[in-house]
Amino acid sequence: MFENLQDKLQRAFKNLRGQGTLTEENIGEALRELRLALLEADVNFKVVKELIDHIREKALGQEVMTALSPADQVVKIVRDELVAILGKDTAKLKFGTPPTVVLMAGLQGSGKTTTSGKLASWLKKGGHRPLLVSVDVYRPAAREQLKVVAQAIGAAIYEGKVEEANTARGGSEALPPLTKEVERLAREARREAVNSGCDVLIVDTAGRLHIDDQLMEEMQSLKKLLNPQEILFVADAMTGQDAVNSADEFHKKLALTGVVLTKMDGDARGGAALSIRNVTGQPIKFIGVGEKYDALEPFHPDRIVGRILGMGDILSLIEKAEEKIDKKKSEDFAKKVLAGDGFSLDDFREQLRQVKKLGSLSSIVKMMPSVGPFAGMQKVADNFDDKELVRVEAIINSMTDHERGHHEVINGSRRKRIARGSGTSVQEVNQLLRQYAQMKKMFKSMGRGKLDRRFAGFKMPGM
Ligand SMILES: Nc1nc2c(ncn2[C@@H]2O[C@H](COP(=O)(O)OP(=O)(O)OP(=O)(O)O)[C@@H](O)[C@H]2O)c(=O)[nH]1
Ligand SMILES: [Mg+2]
Repeated sequence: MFENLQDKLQRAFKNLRGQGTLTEENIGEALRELRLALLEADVNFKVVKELIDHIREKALGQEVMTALSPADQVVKIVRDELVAILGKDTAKLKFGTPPTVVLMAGLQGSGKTTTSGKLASWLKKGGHRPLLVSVDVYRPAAREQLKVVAQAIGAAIYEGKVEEANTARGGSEALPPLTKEVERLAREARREAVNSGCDVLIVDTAGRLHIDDQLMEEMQSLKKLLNPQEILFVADAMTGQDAVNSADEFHKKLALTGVVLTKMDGDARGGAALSIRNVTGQPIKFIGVGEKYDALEPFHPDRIVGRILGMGDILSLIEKAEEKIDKKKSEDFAKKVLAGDGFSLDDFREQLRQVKKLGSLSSIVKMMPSVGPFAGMQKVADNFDDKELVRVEAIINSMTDHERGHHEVINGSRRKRIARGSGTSVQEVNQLLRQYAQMKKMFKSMGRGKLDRRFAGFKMPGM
């Protein structure tokens, strides 16, 4: 996702980094590269223009901030502007009086059926009871596909019945029009949701190759009938500006409430993601990042921008950490350390324990940006063999409480005793103390506010 764009943007910033001050000229150059990179990523040209204009204005009007280098100031502005065009806050799914109805719209093959399943699975994890229904009366295989999906994720589905002849006929007079069949299925499904205590009804619809009147009429009649809280437009990110244009058309006719961008795991150039909100005014609510049913993520503008700019996905990391780590503990830790209360060997041991729960230290550090204070962290992690976590813990365990709080008292003879107690060597004890000192120094500088503003408020999980 976004690798190309990321490379290009970083090149633009790199040239800027060599500059001591920001002038119209060097900013101009960086912005030219930025513009090219965005256009190449298939971002809508109007969006690009607006973005570049804003960035230029802000960059030139910048007061000198001593905390950030000139290049970093521009990175920060670019970051803020990108977040702004993506809609700033994470757009949440709206819920109404149960059953909440979510209508899935989109062109053929965009991923409606898969996303319906992913969404049901996501809702289930959040404690909801979703009911799936496919109102694709045109293709029996489409309804069968949703049934397979429902079974795979263990979600309820309303199958209903569509007259056999309906699926094969071509609009015979004797049978009700297919639109009526669609409405009937939808109505029955909603009744089923009420009767079976399902609180969310997800309605998968038939896709069309192109936007046509019949499709729109069908969608409009479903909208009128079901009064959905959400009309999600499912768009294939790989189709770039086409996805943006069809989203726009759907929005004009249906008043969408949000967009799901699928296939973001592919080599999508990112243009759709960066334009859709600006062009349609509708937020991206989820992104699909794979074919599996758990490959759906709520869309967080700030994190996506973090990825685009190659600053590492700090927030995703925090989320990952929070799933496994005692949140309170890590918050207390961050507060304490950043408040300048120091970082004792006790804290170090506790963090190591948390890191063990998370997996490998270096894999965690890789998700962090390799700039600023984090650059140091990379080095620490590289020198750190994950298998040694156990040994390190043993060494700290062999210290007295006082030693853990005041590492400076650990002299030669204490080191010998600690090595003996933990079945390690004095060299290993020395090495650990060195690593600890390095980390302590790093935290101290973070606590003093040397931290780049971008990372202000960042809690350090598991470290
Ligand atoms: N890699 C990847 N593939 C996806 C994603 N979402 C959907 N797909 C794939 O895209 C193809 C089409 O998905 P469907 O869910 O059947 O699309 P649809 O919109 O329901 O298609 P129609 O009902 O024919 O209009 C399938 O092969 C899915 O596995 C995604 O986020 N990533
Ligand atoms: Mg489908």
